[in-house]
Amino acid sequence: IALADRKLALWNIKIAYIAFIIGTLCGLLQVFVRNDSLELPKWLDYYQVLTAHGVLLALIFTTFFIFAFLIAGMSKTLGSFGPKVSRSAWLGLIVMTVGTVMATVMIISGKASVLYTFYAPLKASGWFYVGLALFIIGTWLTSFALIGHYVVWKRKNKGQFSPLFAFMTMATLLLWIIACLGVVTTVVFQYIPWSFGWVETINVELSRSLFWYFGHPLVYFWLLPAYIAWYTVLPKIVGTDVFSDSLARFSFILFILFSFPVGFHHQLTEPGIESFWKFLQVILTFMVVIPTLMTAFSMFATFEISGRKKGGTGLFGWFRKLPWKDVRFTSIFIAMLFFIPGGATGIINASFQLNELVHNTLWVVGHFHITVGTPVAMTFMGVTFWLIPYLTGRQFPKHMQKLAFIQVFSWAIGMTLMSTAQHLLGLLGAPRRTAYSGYNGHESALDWFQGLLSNHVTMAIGGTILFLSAILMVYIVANLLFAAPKAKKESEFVEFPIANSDTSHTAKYLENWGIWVGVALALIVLAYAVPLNDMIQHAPVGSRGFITW
Ligand code: HAS
Repeated sequence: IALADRKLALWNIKIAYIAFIIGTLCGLLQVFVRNDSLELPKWLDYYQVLTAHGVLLALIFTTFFIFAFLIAGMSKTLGSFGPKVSRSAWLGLIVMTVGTVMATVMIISGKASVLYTFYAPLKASGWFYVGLALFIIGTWLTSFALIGHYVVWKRKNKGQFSPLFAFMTMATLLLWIIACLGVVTTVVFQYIPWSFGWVETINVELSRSLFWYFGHPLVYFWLLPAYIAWYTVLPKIVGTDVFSDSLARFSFILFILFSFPVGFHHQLTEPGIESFWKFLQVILTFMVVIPTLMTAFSMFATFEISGRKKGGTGLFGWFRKLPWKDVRFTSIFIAMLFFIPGGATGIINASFQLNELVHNTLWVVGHFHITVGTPVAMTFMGVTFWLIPYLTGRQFPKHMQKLAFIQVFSWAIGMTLMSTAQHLLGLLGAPRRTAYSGYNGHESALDWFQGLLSNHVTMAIGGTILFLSAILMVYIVANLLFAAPKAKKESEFVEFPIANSDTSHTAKYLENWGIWVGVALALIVLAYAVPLNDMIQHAPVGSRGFITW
């Protein structure tokens, strides 16, 4: 791809990994505070560290990395960016960075300890919300740049299907833009006026509902780029084609339809929403599981076809033929394995009754560490190993590949220990988001969490291994960015692996965005119009909120 596009993607990756290392350090501090072996200095509050951890990893690392990957892939599959697209994407990067710096400064100065979910009644400095608003404007600039690039390609290639990577990028960006409407509405019309003191109170339930209208599709905004790698990159690495082009496209469309009308499954314990609407959204949540099951089916099929092509026989002979020594494959395969318990715990969370047991406990923290923290993060790591050398024109040296294996396995071990402990502690009643371990009349929670895996110490050991793995990851990233030898011979260049996808049986309507966005909007209106209207009509007096500094 063109040098200018490479630079753009590389800058996104660099910022992503700066956020990654600071964010993981904050995670390390937290597990030690929770196991009572670390007391933070007076100027550093537990919630400050927790907010930095969540914002930097879940919002900043993911978004910058996603854009790096999408920018590189769109340039690779549709051709180099024109000047307009390039300008808008650079501007997007700058505005996102300014927003990130503003929000981070507010968090570090202790004026925004409102956690990464930042909803009312917790109140941050108005500048934190301005930073967030800028961040989102930046993402829109980059998104519209990429959508523009797609539209130009479609005009030049009338009647043709866009390459699968570009199609999936469009679906991801549409999902992001529609999701942001909720958070932009609440930040601009509720949080900013309230936090700057222009209005005295805020309608808490409305603000939380608008947040979660955004908050759930947000998790699919993290997941879909990982799926792009699973569908388009992985088949090439294992030496075969995309299993089914139409299945792949259809699964992304289902995400556009069902990612939005489900936000209430985060608010099942909240008053102010009638049970009927909660129940409806629970049902729709089970619909959004379907495209993931389709993805799992498609991945198994891809692996089996590839293994059999390489001579694997019998029921499972193909399994041994998979390229286990290729870290680009192994990292993503382990990522997928984690999504089996990750998805199962998601289904438990979404079940109306079971949610009563797990809501607001450490269980939920366990759940998101084996969804965004492993399937998504480890897929991004697997992509990093080839994307950076591809963009820099450097090699991926053998000794770095060995280190990458150590990094991948240590991440998996650390996450297994930490998240298992989190799930079990949660079931035993350990609350999430607490600066202290004493709870329910007990001096210290450590008194009653004595099991080997239901222990804050296990969680801390897992967290420590994860931090060491994160340092190793950043070392590999720095090496691939600045130190690895430049590729000179053909065989030394690292490729951007993209598999063939046969569109001969793909239905044309799958690429008719008008239909799908229309159906998605109809579902949103169905699930949200009445309950949001109720919240506005029957708004309580409103909360003045809790200032967090
Ligand atoms: Fe979730 C809370 C429900 C998926 C992230 N979730 C969260 C939070 C985050 C998060 C960050 O209904 C916390 C928010 C906060 O701070 O309060 N989640 C679900 C459901 C799914 C789900 C139903 N979540 C995700 C993904 C995330 C993510 C993906 C990040 C990327 N989640 C909830 C609910 C809550 C929640 C409630 C609120 C809880 C509360 O009370 O607060 C589904 O999308 C899951 C579907 C997935 C599957 C798994 C299928 C298996 C696959 C394996 C493929 C493997 C292969 C290889 C092919 C059904 C795909 C295998 C090879 C072999 C050899 C075996």
